[in-house]
Amino acid sequence: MPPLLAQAEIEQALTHLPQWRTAPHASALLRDYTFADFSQAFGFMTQVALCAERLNHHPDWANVYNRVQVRLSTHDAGGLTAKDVRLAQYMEQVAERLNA
Ligand code: H2B
Repeated sequence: MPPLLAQAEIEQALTHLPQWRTAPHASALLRDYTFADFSQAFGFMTQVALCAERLNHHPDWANVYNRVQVRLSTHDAGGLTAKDVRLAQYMEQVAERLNA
């Protein structure tokens, strides 16, 4: 299991993820995505799900029509690790392709 990130490492990661924020006590990375419609939102989730399986690292998320609320943390470590940053970066790439 990767180590928990230090506060300075979290802040550094967020400089490359400007649309993300941290939950209280930096326990998770949060972002809400809005897509054009349900198909786009579900397509995003499908692409991310395949990556999550490859990484064996899975998002906590919720979908309502065209919106996807994401919460990333490493459950086994009890906080944020490099795995969460990696998955957030991947989500940004997918969302950018979908113009979210
Ligand atoms: N996803 C996330 N977000 N955090 C974890 O700690 C985690 C996971 N652990 N996916 C994995 C699966 C673990 O439960 C399995 C047994 O490897």
